[in-house]
Amino acid sequence: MSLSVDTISAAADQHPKPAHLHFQYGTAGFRTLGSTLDSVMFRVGILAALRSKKLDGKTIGVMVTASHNPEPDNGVKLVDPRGEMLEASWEVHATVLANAATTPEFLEALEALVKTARIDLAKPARVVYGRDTRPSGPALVAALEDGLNAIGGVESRNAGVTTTPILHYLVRATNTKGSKDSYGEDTSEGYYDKISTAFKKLVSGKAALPPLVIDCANGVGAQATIEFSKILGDKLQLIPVNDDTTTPGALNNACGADFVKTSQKLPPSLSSVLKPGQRACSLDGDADRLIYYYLDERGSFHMLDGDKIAALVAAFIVELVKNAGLEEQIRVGIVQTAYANGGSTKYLAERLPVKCVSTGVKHLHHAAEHYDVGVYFEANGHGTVLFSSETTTILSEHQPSTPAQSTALNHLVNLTQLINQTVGDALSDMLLVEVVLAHKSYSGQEWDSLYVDLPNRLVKVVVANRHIFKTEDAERRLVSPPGLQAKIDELVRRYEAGRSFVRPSGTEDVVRVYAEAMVKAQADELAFRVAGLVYDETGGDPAQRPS
Ligand code: G16
Repeated sequence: MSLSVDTISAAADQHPKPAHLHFQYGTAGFRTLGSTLDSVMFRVGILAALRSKKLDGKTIGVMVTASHNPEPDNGVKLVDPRGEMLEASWEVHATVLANAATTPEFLEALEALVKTARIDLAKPARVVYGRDTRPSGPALVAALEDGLNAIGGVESRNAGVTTTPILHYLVRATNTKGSKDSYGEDTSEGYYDKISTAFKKLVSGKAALPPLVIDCANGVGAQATIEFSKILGDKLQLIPVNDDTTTPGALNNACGADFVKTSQKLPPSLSSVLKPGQRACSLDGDADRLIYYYLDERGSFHMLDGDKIAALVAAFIVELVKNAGLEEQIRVGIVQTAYANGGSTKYLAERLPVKCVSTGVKHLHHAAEHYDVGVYFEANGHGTVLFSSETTTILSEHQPSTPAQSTALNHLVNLTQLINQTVGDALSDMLLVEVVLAHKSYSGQEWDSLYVDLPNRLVKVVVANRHIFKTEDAERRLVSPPGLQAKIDELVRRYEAGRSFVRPSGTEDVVRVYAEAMVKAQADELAFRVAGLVYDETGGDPAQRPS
């Protein structure tokens, strides 16, 4: 069987690649201005079908989202059969296909891919796709569908407007349906039901926590929050704010997890809602990130980011494993990135194995798979917990010898159902945090006091070409441009508890600079001085220099 070249060619002509644009499958797929992505979407439709054929007709996911990015951006990423990110070698194929300049070149690239990846075109292809609430979404989904139709014979399913983690769940649930590894019913109802049932079991008998304010970033997380709110009822009262998904420009604007993490401030829209002592959380635009915070009695803002979530959750799981009598058999480990606060790394490394990997969920996810229970969170609030299949078997076969062991074991089993193990999931993570707070009777303040964050600052630098920045050692050091790392080292030495690193973003056209130090003013100063070095290196306009 061969590709239906004429059909693909005619359809591809309707989705020409914009000249002079280069697309890159980055940290979270293709991500750039939505208005430039039509050809990419069409080509991704064809690529998704080929990926499915390569994997013997397993269902592949396609998510159309730009997550935390501004509303005019959009993006697309592929989801592999177990709900994980696309295999790295196929990221390269995606980039090659997206950049073929003309229809004949695109066809040539397609044929080369079929040959080199040894794809049997006679195999079936199954694809499930969804999108977030961005206005550019419907047209981009239509282009994706054109790609699916052009290759022909694809069994496709439109999951509609959905959160990224639900799409990942659907992929895994579809592929495991009817098997011993069944992940749940392959519908969004199945997702809500699985998670909320586990939540109710886990908080049974515990005093209900005070209501939780949820900043939905004016994105699709509002939809999921409302669903959970209906199902959970008085088990957990949820108060959604920033749930406006129709006003143009509202998405992620002065709200959402990225705003809170980057500015280390309360979204202005919450200032009249949140009372001293009350806890709240922010989702991002596609509900795969979560940041908590609270106001103390004096009304001061305190952030509980991905690092704090990791510490809270890991300590809880370690305690349950011990109480279940399984500490010799189940090893809990942590995965972080260079953005993890030095305070968190110190606290965790004194208790558990900790590994540092490059930014991007795929890196954290793979590293976490090496532990029996792998807890991974990026400081930006993106993360989850993975239970290995051996651990799941141990949990199902272990015979507890006391009622206390039995209770702890049940809690662990329910956690495996509560947690969306395919990818970071803000809503599932939020319910996980709420379970731990309910079990420990912690307020935000008590949770916060597990360890003290070092003051830190994140700065974005707009440069002419971010691709000249290359890193090593899990992005903690620059190898290019040559000589720049030595200048950063020299600066860092001057600050007590100073640490700083520079890396090109994979989702925005910027270079990111992170710095921390013993005192806030010093962390800010260090970040801006390093940002200045970065700017000078690329020969930018002195008027635009970060200061
Ligand atoms: C995506 C990735 C995250 C990453 C973030 C920022 O998040 O899934 O792993 O931390 O981008 O990446 P970068 O610093 O390379 O721009 P999201 O929530 O935008 O999908």
